Amino acid sequence: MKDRLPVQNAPSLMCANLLRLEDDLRALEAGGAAWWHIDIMDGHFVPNLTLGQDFCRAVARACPSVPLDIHLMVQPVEQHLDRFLEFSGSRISFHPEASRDPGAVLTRIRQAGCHPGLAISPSVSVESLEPLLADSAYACVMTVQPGFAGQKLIPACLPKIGQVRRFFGENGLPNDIEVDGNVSWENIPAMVGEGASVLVTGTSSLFSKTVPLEEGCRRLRSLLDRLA
Ligand code: S6P
Ligand code: MG
Repeated sequence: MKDRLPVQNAPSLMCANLLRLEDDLRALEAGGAAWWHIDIMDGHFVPNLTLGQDFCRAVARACPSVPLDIHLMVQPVEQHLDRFLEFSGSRISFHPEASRDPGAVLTRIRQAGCHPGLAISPSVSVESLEPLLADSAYACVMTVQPGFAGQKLIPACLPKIGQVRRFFGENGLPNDIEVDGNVSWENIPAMVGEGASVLVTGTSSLFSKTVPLEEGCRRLRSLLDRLA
C-alpha cells in the first residue's frame, strides 16, 4: 500500500445536529476533519431537498480552517452552479449526467479558484467519464444512490474506486478519490484498499446516535493508522 495518499475525513454535515451545528463543527475540527462535505439536493435530480448556499456561508464563516467539499446533486448543474463559486478554495463536485456541458462546468469551477470534481453515480460507468476525469481535480465515487443518508452499500460500486485509482495512476494524476455512501467501520477497509483517499463520513460511522463525535473521530484515526 505504498504511494497512497493519506486518507482524510470529510464529515457529511447533513448528518450533523443542525440545532447544535457549531458544537459539532468544533468537535469534528478538533478530531481532524479535512473537509466539510455539504450535500446540495434540489428535489429534482434527487427526490430530496437539503442544504444550500446560506448553509455553506454559515459553515465557512464559523469554521474557515476546514475547506468546503460541496457535492451538487442538482439538474441542470448550470442553473445553480454560480451560487457556489464564491467559495474559493473549495471543492465542488457535480454529476455530469445532470449537466448540458460537463467540460465547461469543470472549467468554470476551476476559473473561480475552486477544485472541480466528478461525482460518479452507481449507474454511471467509469469508462464513460474518462475524458472528463482527466480534466478533474478529484472524483467522488458514490456507493449508494444519491439523495439520502442512511442507505446500504451497493457492493458493485466498490471496484469503481479501484478503476478510478488506476485511471488517475496511469495518467500521472495524484488526485483524491472520495467515497460517499455507507462509509461504515466495516466498509472502510475495503474502500481504502481500493484506493479511496477521502471518506465521506455520515450516519454509518461518526454520526451515530450512541457514540460522541470526539470518540468517533478517535476511532476513525486509529482505524486509518492500522490500515496505513
Ligand atoms: C447521499 C449524500 C451523502 C450522504 C452520506 C451519508 O446522497 O451524497 O453525502 O450524506 O452518504 O452517510 P451515510 O453514512 O448515512 O451513508
Ligand atoms: Mg454527498
